[in-house]
Amino acid sequence: MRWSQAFLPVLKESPSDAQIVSHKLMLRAGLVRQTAAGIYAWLPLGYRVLQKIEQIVREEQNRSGAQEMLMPTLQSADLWRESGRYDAYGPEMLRIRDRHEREILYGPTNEEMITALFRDDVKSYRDLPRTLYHIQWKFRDEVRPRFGVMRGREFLMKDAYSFDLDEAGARQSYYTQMLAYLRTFQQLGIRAVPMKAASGPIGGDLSHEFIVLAPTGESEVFYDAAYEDFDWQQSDLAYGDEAGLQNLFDRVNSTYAATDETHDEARWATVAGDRQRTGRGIEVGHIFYFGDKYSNAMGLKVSGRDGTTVTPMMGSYGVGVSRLVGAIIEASHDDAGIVWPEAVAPWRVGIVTMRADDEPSNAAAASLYEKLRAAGVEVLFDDRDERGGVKLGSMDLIGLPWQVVIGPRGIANGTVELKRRSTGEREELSLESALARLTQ
Ligand code: 5CA
Repeated sequence: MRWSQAFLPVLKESPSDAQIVSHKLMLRAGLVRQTAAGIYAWLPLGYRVLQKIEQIVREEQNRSGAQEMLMPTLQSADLWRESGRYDAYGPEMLRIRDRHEREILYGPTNEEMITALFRDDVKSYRDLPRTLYHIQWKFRDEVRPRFGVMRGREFLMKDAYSFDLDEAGARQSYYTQMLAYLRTFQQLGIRAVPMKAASGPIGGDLSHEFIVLAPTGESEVFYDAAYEDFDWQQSDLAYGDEAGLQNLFDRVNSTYAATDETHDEARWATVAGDRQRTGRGIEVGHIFYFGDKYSNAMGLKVSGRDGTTVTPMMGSYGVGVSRLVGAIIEASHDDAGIVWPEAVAPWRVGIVTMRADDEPSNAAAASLYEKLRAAGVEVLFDDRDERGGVKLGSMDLIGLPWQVVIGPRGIANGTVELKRRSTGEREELSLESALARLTQ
């Protein structure tokens, strides 16, 4: 993309209405614009990041054996009356009437709808277990939407739902999602620690939150430093390996991590002092096992292996996809702006010309831009007619992992500067070497 042709509005000043750094940076760097309280438009830069996150979440869900589908945002009130949640959910639910005075709602979550869909088409134990998911917008009329996309009213969620014949199977489905989450967050370039949680309005008695550490987080967290060293990608952990998944769960269960809601001083005291980590955190995922809460209330039954009737055991698993954009920025930024982890960066490389009127610089930049594109590297070329310093500032602000800075003096000697955003390391090298490095 050439910046001169893009819709990338960056602001010089920090917006005064934003309280936390990620919200400020998302507005300054032009990722989002608020269109109503807690409701945001995603501008091209922000949308690219949102889609990257979505895709990483999707691919790991698929690897774990979950199947993607898409349910609508609008749901009928009658569906929610079946589970009893239409009245129980309270003012967070956006209730609407259509032209025929029928009551509908903008879905805050989808347990009822997926249970009804499953009930209509699944009749036999042979069709279980199944885990289905979708990535869809939700609406929760939060009393105090704040911190930008972190606590929005409209937000994008990946929500998965598992159906099993018995509790043992359902626990395996739960462990499978737990592994998928640990892997997903690691791939996104952030550390998210699983913590025992209360299950709230979703219900059930087994629940974990996945918390990204950031000083502005809403909850206080306590965890064992062992979480800093776990590598969840290792190949001896495999989907479908029952004993391995049980081990994973046991390891998570026996390695202390809790939010202030579930913190247990007696257990905390058993963690060696030099391994105790405390801080604040942002919830980016939440998984729940709630057994037959919805299947029972909504009459979902299948025929069992021996002619009996079985009520499937269920769990649900949410990732805050849009919240993750803010959470990643909270965890990865500096005074100059965002520092995107490679996996979610809107573009991998930014090219900056220091003097827009210097022909040799422009020619070198244009040629590098075309060659990187031809090699499949995502690249943003800042060819705007702006001062070099302004362009460098914008490039730092939007946080692309690599910058190539091209100026008249360097080009006269046949060199450009390659800068790594995360460390600030700079290197002078030939155009060819820069190209080779960035296409490795
Ligand atoms: N049905 C279950 C799991 S699918 C569910 O709704 N869980 S949840 O309420 O915990 O939401 C899942 C995730 O969505 C949360 O972990 C959080 O990351 C994200 N989320 C929840 N509320 C908001 C909000 N108001 N703004 C942005 N993200 C949110």
